[in-house]
Amino acid sequence: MRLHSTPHAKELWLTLPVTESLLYRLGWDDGWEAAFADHRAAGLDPARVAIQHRGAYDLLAERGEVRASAANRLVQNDELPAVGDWVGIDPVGGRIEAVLPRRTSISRKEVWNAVREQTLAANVDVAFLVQALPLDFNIRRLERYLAMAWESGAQPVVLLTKTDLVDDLAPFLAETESVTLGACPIHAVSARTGAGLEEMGRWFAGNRTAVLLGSSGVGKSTIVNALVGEELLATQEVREDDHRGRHTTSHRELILLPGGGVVLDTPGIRELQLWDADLEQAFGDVEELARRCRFSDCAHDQEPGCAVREALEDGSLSRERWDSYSKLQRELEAIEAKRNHLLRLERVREYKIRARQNRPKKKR
Ligand SMILES: Nc1nc2c(ncn2[C@@H]2O[C@H](COP(=O)(O)OP(=O)(O)OP(=O)(O)O)[C@@H](O)[C@H]2O)c(=O)[nH]1
Ligand SMILES: [Mg+2]
Ligand SMILES: [Zn+2]
Repeated sequence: MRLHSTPHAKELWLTLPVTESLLYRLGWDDGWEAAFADHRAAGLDPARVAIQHRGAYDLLAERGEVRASAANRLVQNDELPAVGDWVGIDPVGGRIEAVLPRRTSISRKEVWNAVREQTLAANVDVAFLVQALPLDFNIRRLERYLAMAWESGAQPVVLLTKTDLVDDLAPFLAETESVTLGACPIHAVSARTGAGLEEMGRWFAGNRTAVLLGSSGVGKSTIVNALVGEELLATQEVREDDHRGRHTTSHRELILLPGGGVVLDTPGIRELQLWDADLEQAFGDVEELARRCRFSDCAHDQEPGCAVREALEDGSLSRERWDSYSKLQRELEAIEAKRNHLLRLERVREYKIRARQNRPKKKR
């Protein structure tokens, strides 16, 4: 039976229109189709990167899951795809030949490298910034995540988990609102009681893609399992004493939800190092204050008419929020400076190479 039906099913797949529904459920739309037109003409098939392995990728395509490696040209040009990317695969060679330009990109600085960007997730519509109540809740960390998420182009949503572990949610919500500034929804859930889980579904309407970002043990994989409706991913108890997780999830993985839409589970982030951030959006209140200082280049130190200092003195701006803002700003400046420094070094190197090539050859 199977021997007979399998090749037949395959033939059937190949004759179906190229825009079959699986692709759409993964987030494909007319805009992607238009961006893919040239690749389509060149005979490539679209697919989405689900998992990145060393040297290979698991892709979700019209015909299901495929394993493929990237063409050498992509490796050489440093154009390797990330999880969430839409790529073009050569159905004959089986290699990834093209990566479509990203609509959004969630990036951080690579932990080990001073000047490399690491794309955590590509083409994400919604970024859930996950914190577990009560012990993982940290407003300063949330500010950092918000600054990163606003820069990415995805819509940030604060996701407070393990609400079953607190008696009163209100103070947590109030504190969260003090940094989301009404610009970003807050969602509270408990995977244990199921509270709030159903409402999460609306973020995936229209086959949207969402990523879960947060520390280890906050319950990211547990939530994905609840959304999928089965124990797809491994989860693990947090430590008794401090509720920290054990880094159970080891790789980023894109998962298709039964009702359409895609969720991306990620390993717990130890330390989020900014690559770029939108402080204007994440710290709109602070930037607004700074614009009211008498001098446009005010260092907010001893200058007369400093609106920031006044706000700190009368308590309308908290010292912690100001410190957090200043720290993130310094961090961004430092990485920018490093990037520029390396760019200069690179130019000097190119100049030397060219100068050497132009030097008249010595006769021997
Ligand atoms: N009380 C309570 N426990 C939860 C809830 N959600 C998850 N947990 C528990 O928290 C522990 C960690 O959950 P995981 O889903 O593995 O956490 P994770 O964020 O995926 O962790 P990493 O993969 O290490 O990043 C598990 O023991 C879960 O059962 C919740 O809403 N309430
Ligand atoms: Mg996990
Ligand atoms: Zn000032």
